[in-house]
Amino acid sequence: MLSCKLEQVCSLPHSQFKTTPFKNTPQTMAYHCRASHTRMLERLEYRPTQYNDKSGAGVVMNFQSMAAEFWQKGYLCCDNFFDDELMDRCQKHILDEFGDDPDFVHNEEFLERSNTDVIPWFPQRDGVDAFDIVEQDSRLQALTEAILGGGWASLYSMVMFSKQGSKGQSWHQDCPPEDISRFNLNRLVYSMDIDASIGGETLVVPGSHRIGTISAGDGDEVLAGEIALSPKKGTLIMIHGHLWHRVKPVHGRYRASINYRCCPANTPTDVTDICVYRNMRYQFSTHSIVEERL
Ligand SMILES: O=C(O)CCC(=O)C(=O)O
Ligand SMILES: [Fe+2]
Repeated sequence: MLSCKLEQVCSLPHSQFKTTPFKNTPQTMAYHCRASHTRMLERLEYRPTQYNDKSGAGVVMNFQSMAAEFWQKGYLCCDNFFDDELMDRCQKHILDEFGDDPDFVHNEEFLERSNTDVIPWFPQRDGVDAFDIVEQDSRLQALTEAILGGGWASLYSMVMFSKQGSKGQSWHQDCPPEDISRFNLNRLVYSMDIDASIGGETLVVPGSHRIGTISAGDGDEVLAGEIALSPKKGTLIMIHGHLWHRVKPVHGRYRASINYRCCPANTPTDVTDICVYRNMRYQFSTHSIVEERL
């Protein structure tokens, strides 16, 4: 009898499984748990990929164990994933785009209620190809596939820029967690170092992608189990859309991250239309609060 490979990381019952050959890659099989919690890919044969980090030391990436770590914690942090030269190009484009004093594009009610002090830019819509190169990285694709299984789809790439004094982002879930099979995956790429000296660290509550809706309360409260991630230039962070996460206030001149959002097969493209905050649910397409939580 088959057993769920995810038993240690999935809190849901796992009594029925089906195995299906994974499209286009006959060596792999996808295991689906009854609750289709994860659509996880268990690679029966996987090939480690060798790449050089900044120090020149070879680092072997085991996509299978990275995916398992992701599913256990709801996030994954990989330093030195992208090289400095590419990151410097991206950073230059970002600074050229935003200059020193960019304007906010969100409406005022959203800014006030969500405490989301970031300015988005969609570089691929402007044809800036440095940002395509990151997305087309074969290792990033293989890791994404190990996490989401076949048929996953890119949503869009978005640069998020915060200037000095920004409050960062309140605790949130990128999409409603009620349907556990319906979620986005954030693939965040950092083209600059982010640490306590400039602020803007990314806070996460490990494992919270399996808990459900974030509790109601203050957007910047200290939550039990929270940890701070301090990505460096070239770091890749993957975040499950149901994970409780926030961004701390920015004291340095600016903070930027590049987000390549994607989702599993058969997920509606508007999966991130409603974001869950501790004080409300906000719908971006209608610019409206769809639920007050406080
Ligand atoms: O910029 C970050 O580190 C996190 C951004 C975030 O929460 C998001 O894009 O949904
Ligand atoms: Fe988020």
